[in-house]
Amino acid sequence: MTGLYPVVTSDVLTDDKFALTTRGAVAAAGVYAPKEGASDPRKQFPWARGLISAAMFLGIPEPYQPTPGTGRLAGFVGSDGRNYERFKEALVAACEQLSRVAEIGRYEISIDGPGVLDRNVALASGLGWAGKSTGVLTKDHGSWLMLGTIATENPPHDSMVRPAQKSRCGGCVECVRACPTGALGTAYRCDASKCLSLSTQSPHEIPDEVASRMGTTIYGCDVCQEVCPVNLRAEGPRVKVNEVQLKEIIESTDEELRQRFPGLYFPGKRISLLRRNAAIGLEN
Ligand code: B12
Ligand code: SF4
Ligand code: SF4
Repeated sequence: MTGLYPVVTSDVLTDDKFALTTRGAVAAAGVYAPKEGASDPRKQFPWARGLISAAMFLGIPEPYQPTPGTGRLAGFVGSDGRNYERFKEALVAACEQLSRVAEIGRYEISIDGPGVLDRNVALASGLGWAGKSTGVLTKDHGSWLMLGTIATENPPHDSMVRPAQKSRCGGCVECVRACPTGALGTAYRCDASKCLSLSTQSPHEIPDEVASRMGTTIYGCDVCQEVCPVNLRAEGPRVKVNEVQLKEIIESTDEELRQRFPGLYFPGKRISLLRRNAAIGLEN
């Protein structure tokens, strides 16, 4: 974990129309979307006065060199699909420790949850800054971070609250240029309806012009992160790319895929969508 960054609940962005647009696009694709009020954590946690942003460094994926017949899953999945579980375990342990040394009162952990936008909490807490990729970046680890939020009954002590960081993207537009679908604008916004990460998770048919841009990545998309100079300079352990034999995926049963990638999210647990994506990867 990269540390715990407390923030007062009311300091988190609350009037966020773009988050609603994003929610609409994600829901329209049939994918798990945050709740309508997710921009305002006070709606989800009316009893909370404090929030703590936490991040788990996922490691820096080794450079990917695709070979014929192979594909990959995006880095955040982890080689065994257990990254979310690992982070949850670390946060449970951190909360137990914290409640012994600080009077945080009642608390609740949310990772990728429907009621709070983890990036907004991370940005308000000063953990990192917003990139034009819309990722939350830190100087040391770039955006190779999984974010989580802990709601606490008591507000943090003033001395623990850090100011939000200014974006350090400057004139860089690498991610905007590299995005295969033009989903990123220069205004730190991602048009979720165009994002390949959403297409790979969606149960709806993937149009040919979108499929042709997926390359051989069969779950998620890491392009905007891979080209980012902050990520290229990041330090820390390297992790193996989640490489797969596409034919092997296509020939696997649902049960085999579930065992191989436990915790991999698809709406309605439709792991068969991974076979669909692998067929697209083979075509590309
Ligand atoms: C829905 C969702 C998606 C959707 C839509 C993403 C989008 N950008 O619109 C889809 C399926 C496309 C997606 C894709 C990905 N996602 Co996603 N996703 C989520 C989820 C569930 C909700 C995000 C959301 O709706 N945000 C609303 C939008 C509008 O917020 P935003 O883009 O961050 O922009 C706002 C802020 O930046 C804010 N802001 C800007 N500057 C500042 C400054 C301050 C001080 C403050 C307070 C706020 C602020 O204003 C912006 C406008 O509203 C979160 C988990 C969660 N519960 O929060 C994960 C999450 C954002 N995803 C994550 C990841 C890793 C990804 C992928 C990289 C996965 C992959 N490899 O395929 C891609 C990246 C795509 C991209 N460029 O964003 C991580 C982000 C980690 C990080 N370091 O930033 C999260 C936090 C999951 C997690 N728990 O770690 N995702
Ligand atoms: S994840 Fe891929 S498709 Fe989505 S914004 Fe980043 S580069 Fe574009
Ligand atoms: S690629 Fe450049 S513009 Fe995009 S997030 Fe990284 S530093 Fe910012």
